[in-house]
Amino acid sequence: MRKMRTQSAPWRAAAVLASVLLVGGVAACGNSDTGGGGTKDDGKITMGFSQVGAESGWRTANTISIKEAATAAGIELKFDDAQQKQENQIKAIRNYIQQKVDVIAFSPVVESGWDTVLKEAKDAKIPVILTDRSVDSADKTLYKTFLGSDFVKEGKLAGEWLVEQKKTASGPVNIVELQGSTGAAPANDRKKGFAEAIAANPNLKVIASQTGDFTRAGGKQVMEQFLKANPKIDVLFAHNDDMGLGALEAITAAGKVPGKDITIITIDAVKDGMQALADGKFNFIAECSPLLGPQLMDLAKKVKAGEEVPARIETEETTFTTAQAKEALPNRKY
Ligand code: GYE
Repeated sequence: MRKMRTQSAPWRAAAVLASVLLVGGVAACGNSDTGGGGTKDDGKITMGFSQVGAESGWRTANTISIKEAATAAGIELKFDDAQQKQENQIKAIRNYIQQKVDVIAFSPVVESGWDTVLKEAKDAKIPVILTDRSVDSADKTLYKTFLGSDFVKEGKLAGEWLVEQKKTASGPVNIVELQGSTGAAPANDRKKGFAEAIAANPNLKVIASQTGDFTRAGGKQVMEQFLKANPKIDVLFAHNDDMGLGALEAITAAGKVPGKDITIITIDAVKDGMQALADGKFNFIAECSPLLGPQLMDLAKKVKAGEEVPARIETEETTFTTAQAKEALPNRKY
């Protein structure tokens, strides 16, 4: 289930203005551009998609969702895996501009540094849809919409659960944090939301926080360092399941029992994470849905047709305890 947020007044005004200009342009010059600004007019939509990489179970599920949805919608998909590098994404976007695709969609690996290439797409009249992660560009006309989760909220939900669990703690509760990729929106925002929530109890302290790059290997390696440097770790907050899963190995190797000696909270709720939660190795997961494909294809059709779309479309999500994971697991698709 998704919820739509209505767009802000300035955006609506800009969209109306843009369509007026577009219609005017077509009438005046006999230009054959379609409403979405695409440069071909063969009725078929071509989407250029730049994916972050293949760093996690979430990402794999997201890629499958996008590919399947494109096929189902009859959209021709050009797909590029940027291997977690911004320079590769910029290169892919420039290629898509050159190939005159109808729509460009991408999940920006980091938040900053997109203005130049987004401006190039805008100048080429190719609409851009941000999916999963957003950018920090001040100029909101550089993209049509952003479809994805509220990462601050996910961090908050994780922190609020911990505050409730530890409300009777009389002494310090030592937390270590495995951050997502440096500079990525979900890493910045989940950290922020979690910190805001745990501020409610001064006993809750993040004693170490480092990036594990959203991967299992990263989670394992950084958790090993955390365990070596800190004799008393009560809680692990990992920005995704994969880092939490990697950390399990480090915790077990250190002779501790995950889920008991160390409370583990993660984000995503992919199958392996949900299994760890059902087994009592994780204690709580805030969900982040990767199944963005169908909505993305709908949006592509709308922007290509020159229809107005909301500036922000937020994914609706839930949270899971061990009991809830046991119940949900048999029907979990990813
Ligand atoms: O949580 C993580 C992935 O951007 C929401 O990226 C996504 C995050 C997801 O690598 O597992």
